[in-house]
Amino acid sequence: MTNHGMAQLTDLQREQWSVDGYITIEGALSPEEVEFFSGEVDRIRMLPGWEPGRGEVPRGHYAWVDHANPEPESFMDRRDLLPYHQAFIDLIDRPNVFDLIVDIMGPDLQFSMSQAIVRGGKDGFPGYTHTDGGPGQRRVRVTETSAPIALKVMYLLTDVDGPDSGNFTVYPGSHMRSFPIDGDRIPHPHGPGAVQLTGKAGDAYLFSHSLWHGPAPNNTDNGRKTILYNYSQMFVRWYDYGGVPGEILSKCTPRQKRLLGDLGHDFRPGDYFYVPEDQEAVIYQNPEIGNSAFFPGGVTSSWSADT
Ligand SMILES: O=C(O)CCC(=O)C(=O)O
Ligand SMILES: [Fe+2]
Repeated sequence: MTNHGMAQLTDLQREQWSVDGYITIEGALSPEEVEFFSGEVDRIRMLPGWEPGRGEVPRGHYAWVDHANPEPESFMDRRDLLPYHQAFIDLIDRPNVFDLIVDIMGPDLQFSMSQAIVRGGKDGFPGYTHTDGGPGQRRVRVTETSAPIALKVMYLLTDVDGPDSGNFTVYPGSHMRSFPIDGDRIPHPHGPGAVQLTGKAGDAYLFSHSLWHGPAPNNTDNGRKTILYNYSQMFVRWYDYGGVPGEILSKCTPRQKRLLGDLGHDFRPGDYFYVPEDQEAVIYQNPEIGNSAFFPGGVTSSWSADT
């Protein structure tokens, strides 16, 4: 696929993506950005927002809380960061990472969730391993040449130097294997094949929804801070919204609006599965570009949708 001027994976990154199911982007955020976002995570901790519902809602669901644990090094898992600062909106399509996401996903993608996670120091949490997107997505894997249903980027805001430091832990290559969900065979951060990644604040990991992954325990004194952004094919539901988040749109560029699901017209059947004619022009930010994947041979009134 032509990339219309956006950056693409190197050959090595492409091989790592297809073979391992993830890649590392060193220095994705500058030291100044790390400091800024780290401060934002501390600030947001004290503000109302969505955190994992403890007991009130089923596993994987979030509940509205007044604030998270006030201790800055302790656990926090905040969803929907966009309302907290313009910088979170602008991070959606930051070119050095977003270009690679488009290269992997193709142009018919959307932004689907944002999250700030702190893995608390010495809090006794053993870590866990999973695939992303709940039980339905867990049943869907990809081949080496397939675009993923969804992928996530994790930005490290603290250094992760040694093992059991809240490391992002992966099973390389597992994105193409089914996830064992029974008893002793459930993967965990110390299982055979698990790799506890280390990295520096500012590094980012891009990983497929079907990669077996999750946090290792954090036996250090400090919290491990991260920001995570999820992108999916446009035909998948958003994770953070029931519909297009209208209150954010006025702060967005045309590309960010499109990534948030604003197609520029009221909903009509076919939307999201068949993308607007300017989809590639908007994503590649080049008005000259037509949509190569749209209607081969042009739009005709006799053309009927392939539903
Ligand atoms: O905190 C971690 O290391 C993993 C988080 C995670 O799995 C996710 O956000 O999908
Ligand atoms: Fe995950």
